Amino acid sequence: MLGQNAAGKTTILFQMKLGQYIQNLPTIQFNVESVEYKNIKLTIWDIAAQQNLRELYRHYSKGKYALIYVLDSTNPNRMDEAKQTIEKVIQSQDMNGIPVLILANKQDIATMNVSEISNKLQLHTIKGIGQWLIQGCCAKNGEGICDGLDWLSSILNIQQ
Ligand SMILES: Nc1nc2c(ncn2[C@@H]2O[C@H](COP(=O)(O)OP(=O)(O)OP(=O)(O)O)[C@@H](O)[C@H]2O)c(=O)[nH]1
Ligand SMILES: [Mg+2]
Repeated sequence: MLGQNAAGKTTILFQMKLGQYIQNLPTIQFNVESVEYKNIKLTIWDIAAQQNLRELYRHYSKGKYALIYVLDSTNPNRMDEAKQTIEKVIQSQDMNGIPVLILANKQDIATMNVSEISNKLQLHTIKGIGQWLIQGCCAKNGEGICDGLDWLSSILNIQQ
């Protein structure tokens, strides 16, 4: 799980794990939690923006991957940067074709809805991108997070 600082990654992780809102401090390196959702077990790495991804892949080479990218839906100025990060990850050696779940967080105070975000990101133009979904959510009250996990678990289940 990646995303810009203060987009809400750790708050989302706690919602996934505990089903409740937990106020937390900025993450220094990463948090890792295992989350059981319906019939799958996810190990979710909540990675601070500056963290070197290569280091983490090395420790975690088994299993299937997906990218969860958390966007702050109040900040239209950071959409280009978001797209560039997604592109960079997808086009890195091991990540080609992985499913991408974009969580458009902070929908309670958003200035962009999902279709505006979709228009800005133009995800289909990213070479090598696998299946993707942009899901609106609010980590404060948990809305939308289960919908994102439903999509992710169905995609990961049908992958070989
Ligand atoms: N209104 C609102 N605030 C949110 C939401 N999600 C997170 N926040 C707040 O946004 C701030 C940042 O959330 P974090 O979960 O720490 O963000 P992060 O992406 O983990 O940030 P870093 O660890 O610095 O990368 C916190 O004060 C959260 O309470 C949301 O959906 N709505
Ligand atoms: Mg954090």
